[in-house]
Amino acid sequence: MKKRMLSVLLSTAMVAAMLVGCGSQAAAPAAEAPAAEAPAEEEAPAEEEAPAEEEAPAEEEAPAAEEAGGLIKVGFAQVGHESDWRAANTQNYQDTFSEANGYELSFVDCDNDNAAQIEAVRSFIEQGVDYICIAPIETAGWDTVLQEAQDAGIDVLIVDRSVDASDSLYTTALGCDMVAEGETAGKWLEEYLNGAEAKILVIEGSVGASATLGRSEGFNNIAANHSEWEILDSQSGDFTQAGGQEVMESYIKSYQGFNVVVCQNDNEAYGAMDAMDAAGITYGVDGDVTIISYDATHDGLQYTLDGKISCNVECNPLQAGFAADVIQKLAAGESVDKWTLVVDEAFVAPGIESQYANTMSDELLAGRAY
Ligand code: GZL
Ligand code: ZN
Repeated sequence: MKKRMLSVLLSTAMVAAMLVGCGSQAAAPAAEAPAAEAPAEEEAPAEEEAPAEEEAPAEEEAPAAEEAGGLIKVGFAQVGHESDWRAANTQNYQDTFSEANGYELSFVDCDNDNAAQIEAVRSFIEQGVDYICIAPIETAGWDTVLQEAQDAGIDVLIVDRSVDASDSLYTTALGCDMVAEGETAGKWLEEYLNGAEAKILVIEGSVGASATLGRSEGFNNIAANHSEWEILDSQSGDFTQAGGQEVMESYIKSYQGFNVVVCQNDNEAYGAMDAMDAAGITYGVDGDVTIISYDATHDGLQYTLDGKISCNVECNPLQAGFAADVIQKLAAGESVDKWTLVVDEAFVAPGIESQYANTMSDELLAGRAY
């Protein structure tokens, strides 16, 4: 029985999380999610109209959009261009925050450089953009510049990954639940192994990224229940194919008898497969090594359909529509949820039945939006 894995609904006392679907069928609407106009019926009822004397003074009346010739100015400090997932995420933001949709997008590819990302946010503050989106390379180091943005009266959206900062320092956050993704990978493995021993090698994502920290935490939460599992090593492949290949080559030199390789994104998995091919190590549903991957990008799901990757845990990159929805609500003076959860699902190779994942098929692959 296949069940869409629902990550834990995170909500604070003040606001409930807005649960949004991002499965293969839902992926397309996410990409098409229109920059929502506040529908008429949502206008505040008459009695809540601000009394005349409270109207904003004249100089504040011109909404941000008119200053930029009717466009809403958005600054986006993107992680970099390290993976296929990131490329899909970037394209989705550029398609969504287009001039035709009413935006002027200032986009900075921060090339996995923390200092450059902080500077990009400072440049957005100096430009006086209306909104700042940050996909933080690392969770640490954000308090100061977030305070600067808040002092400048600019709403900040933390997107995709998370920051180690008080949520009072930013307006809202959105993305996947990385700990839940790690736990899904672990729960699928325990279901698949059914008590058999496992010698596991992990190729982690970028050091300090919430995607890395969360997936490792989640997987380790499950591994802790299995004395018959041994995690031999866990090193960063930096979410790249070259990194995945390099780490796998060193693992092959150092370890014998491993039978599970967990790659924290698809590009690392491609590199790991290259390294195992070169060493004559077989992998996949008919091989000696079981590969688990994350991202469920199109090529990653092709390898899953081909039985090379046994389990692929999705994190949907088509998130810009949710960011645009939030910005439209803010621009309309509405309150927004503090956190928007992008729900994940998982996929397994044909021939594998799982309570945690959908079994791949040609039709399922054809229906993917990225
Ligand atoms: C996950 C995202 C990660 C992807 C990688 O939300 O932050 O970064 O898993 C990407 O492919 O590099
Ligand atoms: Zn066990």
